[in-house]
Amino acid sequence: MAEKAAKRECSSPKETSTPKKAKKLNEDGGCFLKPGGDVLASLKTLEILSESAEEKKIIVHGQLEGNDAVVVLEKNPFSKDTLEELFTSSTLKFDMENNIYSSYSLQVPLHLNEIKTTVIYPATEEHLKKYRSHQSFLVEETGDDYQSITLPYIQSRTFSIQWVYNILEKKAEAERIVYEDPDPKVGFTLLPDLKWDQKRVVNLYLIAIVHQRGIKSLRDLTEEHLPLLQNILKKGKEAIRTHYQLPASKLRIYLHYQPSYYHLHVHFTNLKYRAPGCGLERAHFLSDVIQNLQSDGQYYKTRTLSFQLHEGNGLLCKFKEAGRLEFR
Ligand code: M7G
Repeated sequence: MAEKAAKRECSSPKETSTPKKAKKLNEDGGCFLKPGGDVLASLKTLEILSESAEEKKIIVHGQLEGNDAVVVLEKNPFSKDTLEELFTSSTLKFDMENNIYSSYSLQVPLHLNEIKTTVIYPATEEHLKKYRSHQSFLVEETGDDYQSITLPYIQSRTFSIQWVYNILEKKAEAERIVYEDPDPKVGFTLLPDLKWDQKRVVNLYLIAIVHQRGIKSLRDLTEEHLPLLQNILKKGKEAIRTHYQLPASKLRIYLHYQPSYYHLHVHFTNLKYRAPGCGLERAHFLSDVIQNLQSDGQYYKTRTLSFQLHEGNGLLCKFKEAGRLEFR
């Protein structure tokens, strides 16, 4: 049953609702919603496109006069400048106390509690797609799952890694290379990641791409790759210290599993920067990988590895079809 449902889901992903024919904008191309007032009072909420308790933000798909709208609500950050007014003109509503600890709701003047609101109206299908967050699932991939599900999937994909070869062969980004060890066995090229504009070291993001071809991911690593991994760790740290005056203790050095590109590479990011994909559900410290392989040379062949995949991802579909994912 679950497998049939998975097939249905994977072959026909849920479509977004088709918006009604949107009314014309004002002649100047601007929005015809009146500024101010209670226009959102008539918003019919259809769907929460995404929400984040951490960012204190919610994005709503609604309808106004039969047309689709996207409304982004975001609590404003605190400002040092209004703290004094906040303390002097608010009321504490008691919640609980225990010993030296107590908690309250602070009832503040309206103008200090405004919500940043962005309205897209009329919103198109593209807007809805852009703002809709996809459900994610944690996959627990055993060594056998890798062989029977993941590996065939990776091999059937046509996700090109030509950009990697272009870097290694200096056909692209040659001027951006920060460090290179040309050794064919343990060598690698270290350069700024596409995601880093190189303007500020605070969000430093480099990648080390190995010269050896055919190492797809963490799963392919065995004890024979220890010299390669140790070389990347040591020389990568040294190069970053030399170029950016950032010591190893300020770096997060890790591999992704699953990666997007199946040619082994290592991510070097500034510890201060919460780089996308640096969380537990995807990142593996290079130093841990080295230690795991030192304890057991076949560690990554046999271990169950967990990772997060989003709705619509092809590999997720394969796990669903194989009945290896509880998703309902
Ligand atoms: P990944 O772990 O395979 O997947 O990392 P992710 O992209 O989902 O994180 C590949 C890394 O290579 C990412 O950090 C990308 O930003 C980076 N990257 C991708 N491309 C296509 C390029 C490129 O053309 N040049 C450089 N310098 N970095 C790239």
